[in-house]
Amino acid sequence: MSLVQQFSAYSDWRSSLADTLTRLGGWLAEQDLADTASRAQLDALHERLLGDRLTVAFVAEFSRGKSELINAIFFADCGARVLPSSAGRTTMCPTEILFDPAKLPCIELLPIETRAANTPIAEYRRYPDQWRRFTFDPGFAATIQSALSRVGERKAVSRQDARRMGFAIDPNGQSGLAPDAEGRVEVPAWRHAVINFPHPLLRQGLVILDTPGLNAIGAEPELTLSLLPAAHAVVFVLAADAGVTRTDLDVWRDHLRAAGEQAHGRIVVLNKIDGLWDGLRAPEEVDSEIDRQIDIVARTLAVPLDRVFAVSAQKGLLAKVSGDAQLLERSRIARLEQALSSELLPAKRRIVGEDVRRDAEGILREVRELLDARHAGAAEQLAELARVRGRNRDVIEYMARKIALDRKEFEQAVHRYHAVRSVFAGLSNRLLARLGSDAQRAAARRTREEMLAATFSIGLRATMARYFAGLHEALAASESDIDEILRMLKAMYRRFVVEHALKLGEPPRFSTRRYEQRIARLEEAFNRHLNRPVSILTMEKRALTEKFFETVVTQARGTFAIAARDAEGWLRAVAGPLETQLREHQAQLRRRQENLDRVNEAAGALEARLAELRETEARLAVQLAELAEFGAALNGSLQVAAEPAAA
Ligand SMILES: Nc1nc2c(ncn2[C@@H]2O[C@H](COP(=O)(O)OP(=O)(O)O)[C@@H](O)[C@H]2O)c(=O)[nH]1
Ligand SMILES: [Mg+2]
Repeated sequence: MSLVQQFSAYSDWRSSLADTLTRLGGWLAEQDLADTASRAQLDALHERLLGDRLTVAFVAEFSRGKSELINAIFFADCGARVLPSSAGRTTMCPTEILFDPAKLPCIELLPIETRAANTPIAEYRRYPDQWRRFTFDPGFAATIQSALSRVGERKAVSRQDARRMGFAIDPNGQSGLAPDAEGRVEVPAWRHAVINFPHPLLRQGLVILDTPGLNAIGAEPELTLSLLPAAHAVVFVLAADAGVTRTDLDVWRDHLRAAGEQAHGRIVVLNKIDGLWDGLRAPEEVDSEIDRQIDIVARTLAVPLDRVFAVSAQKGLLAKVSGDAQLLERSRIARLEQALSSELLPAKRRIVGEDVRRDAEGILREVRELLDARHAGAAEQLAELARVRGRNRDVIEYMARKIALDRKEFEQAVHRYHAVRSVFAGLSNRLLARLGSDAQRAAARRTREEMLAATFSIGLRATMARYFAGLHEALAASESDIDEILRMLKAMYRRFVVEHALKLGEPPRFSTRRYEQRIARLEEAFNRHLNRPVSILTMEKRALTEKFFETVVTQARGTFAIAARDAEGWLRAVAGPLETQLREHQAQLRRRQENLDRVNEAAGALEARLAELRETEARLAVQLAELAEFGAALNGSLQVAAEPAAA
């Protein structure tokens, strides 16, 4: 399948999942089985599914052909070169290409001056008036091109202004920008660009991130600390005519090699192989030269051979635009597209699938347990009444007394549960407070104060290290809170299962491991990019503090916010079913007693009650079957997610 087809299949799958969830929500409401918690959970899941995006980032030194490659892979059907691509630096700022149907096709640009304000780009997304907007007509290549060429704009500013915006100045041009004769330096005009482009893949949630050369002096840590790690695939581009240069290696080492969880999602492209088709060498010779270069690249970057794709972006674009199948074959673009889609989509399906599985299965299980309990209850009442048939009053009264005794005992157990419940509430609150925003805000405030008060770089580093230690500690403490909660719940569950025959599965586990991993990754990126003696010595204390907050603290707080949300969901999921079952069991005992009382009072009551119960039992069986259908539909979709993609 081509990238476009794979992607369409993925979004079809996603919307069919979303559909099933909508139908499930409707059914639960209609059957009076939805509580507010499960409704909120379903809505949130639905929203997450539909808002789901997939980001592919292109990273390289400038002029390796990133923009051309994006044109060839994604925009050839526009019939022209959409992103500007030419010798020299044409992309001066990170550029996101996506589609938001709520907006007109346009390019939005955040002025470079905003860097002086020390506010992260993510924050500016909430203030549209801070961006300059230029619309274009997606039907006219010329208007697109002229709007998009703005990503290459630059401007001359004074040294002081440049420094205030965080650019390093160096008269030799070695470690910073070199001022001209008038003492001015040239900086990019824009800090970030977002291109809103109505393209089928972008409509379906694909986001493309084109970057300027990362070693571009003064690149923002936000790019490396938050935009790249969030990408689902990163394409690293080299050029055959340049080979692997020093700066290429630096970019690879600093930004790509260790950036993700694994090598997964990393693709290396060796572009411009058309330079080797000099018309003098035989095709076999060209091919073996390409193989030789792939081999060198793989060895230099220490990646498997099959991670390296030799292509010609330029010829690929030309071939697609002019419909030249032979040239397309020679450009080898299709192989790269294939790799990109099989890299991207199955992994994404798995992640999204796991998310849905976790949340949806919890809801389904809870409803199933409830229906099962009701169903078993109806059957029990039926059997009991059948036994009563033809018996005398004494026997029936004796049975009623026995139920009354059971009821009393159960009430006592519920009482004991309520006592434990307050302990549970205390533990839950402690857990949520550890992960919650108040604690995180306080830790951040403390860290900022200490950083600004630090007199030496040692103090600064120690404070930042303490901040991380605090995060790890909070997560470790949460883990032991969770253990304690689980131990208590398990004992509780077991007791009700053994002593009162309640139908409860084991409470599910919750672990902070994935947040711990995220924080560890963040720390690693921080150590690599910010926590270096050079950054700390050259950056002004206030600027460093702000950078630390914009990048590290913002991300850490984001992670904790997700952890708190997940923990809250888990607490609801473990406490909910038990409470529901307790209520059900109480109602069941009451109904049984009422049955017997009624039978004793009136002669015809027994048969009427039996008929009623049979009806109830049948209705519950239908509900259970319908619920099982939802489970099967979800499972079917999720199964597809777990399988490797068909080639
Ligand atoms: N010969 C050749 N030139 C290419 C190819 N891809 C890009 N280029 C040229 O390389 C230069 C830089 O390309 P561009 O896409 O702007 O690179 P970027 O800075 O990495 O985005 C431009 O002059 C392109 O025309 C290719 O496959 N073959
Ligand atoms: Mg470019």
